[in-house]
Amino acid sequence: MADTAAKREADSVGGDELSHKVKKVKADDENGGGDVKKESEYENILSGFKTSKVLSDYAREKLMFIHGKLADQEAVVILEKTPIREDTLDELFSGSRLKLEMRNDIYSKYRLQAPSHLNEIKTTVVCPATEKHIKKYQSQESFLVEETGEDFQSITLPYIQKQSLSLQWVYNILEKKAEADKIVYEDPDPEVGFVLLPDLKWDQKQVDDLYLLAIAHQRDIGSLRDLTSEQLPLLQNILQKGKEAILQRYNLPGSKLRVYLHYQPSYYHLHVHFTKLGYDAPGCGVERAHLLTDVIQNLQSDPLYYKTRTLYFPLRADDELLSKFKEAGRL
Ligand code: M7G
Repeated sequence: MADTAAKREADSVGGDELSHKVKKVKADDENGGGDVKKESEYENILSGFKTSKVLSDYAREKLMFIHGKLADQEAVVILEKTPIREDTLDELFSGSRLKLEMRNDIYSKYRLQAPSHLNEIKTTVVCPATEKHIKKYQSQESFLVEETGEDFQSITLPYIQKQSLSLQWVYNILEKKAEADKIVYEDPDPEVGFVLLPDLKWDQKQVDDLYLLAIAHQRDIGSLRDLTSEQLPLLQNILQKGKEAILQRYNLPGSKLRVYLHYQPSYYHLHVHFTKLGYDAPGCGVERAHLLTDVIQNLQSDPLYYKTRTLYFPLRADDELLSKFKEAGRL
């Protein structure tokens, strides 16, 4: 479905881990950008949200990306209805209001009005949102780009050095200034260590859509292109200890996990995605996801594999990097 493809391209922040409350985690620029403010759990910071535009709307996924203003700041709000959980069925059937819409022979249709706590919308707020965030969530046609090692040096690298999204949220996690209570596992070693925690997209209500992120402590690895055989101990450590931690915490073996890196990522600090096999996570398609096991093997057989290989990835029509490839006659 074109819609679904567009959704993958728009990629996604899916939602935060709170479902019966809206919570915003915001870097405080005035305090050096590192500190994080939290408002009280039930405060409705969205009551004054003014919608400017629906950026994308995926009716089937019950997911909408909205651009607007929050207290005079640009903001993106992502609303996603949460899946029906098996463990809530008894309460859903016994505690809801049921309104008959039609009956015909053996068929009948109702509107079920569930108790409010079983009828939640996962809500993610990006505020202040940059122009880049707004573009990221706008549904767009995309194009597959072919990037040689030289293209990376001459086109992509100069672009990402001045254009990429802020990594403040990553540093907040590594420095325990945000989401410290969510950490599932940490190896504190500065060379091979990492923090494993739930991705923003996962509400942690069910393992069916498990999504965790392993963020390396090393700060000088931007993407797949920076990896050489030197980073093999780090990558092997993330793979092995990440899988062990997920088995221990969620009782999910490695054979049930899809462990991969994105190229291009949105955030140029080495991180690895751990999602449940069978869950169609945004960005897990072959044009963007590189299995960590393949990455390890490729570096074992050629230490400079990712410096020299041509890599393919999709770019959205309005992505400036796409214009750079066009200007260089590479598309
Ligand atoms: P990516 O491959 O750089 O790009 O992945 P993508 O966002 O286009 O997939 C970054 C991952 O970090 C995504 O899966 C995001 O959902 C996740 N993420 C982004 N932010 C801003 C946060 C955050 O503040 N906390 C957590 N836990 N995850 C985040």
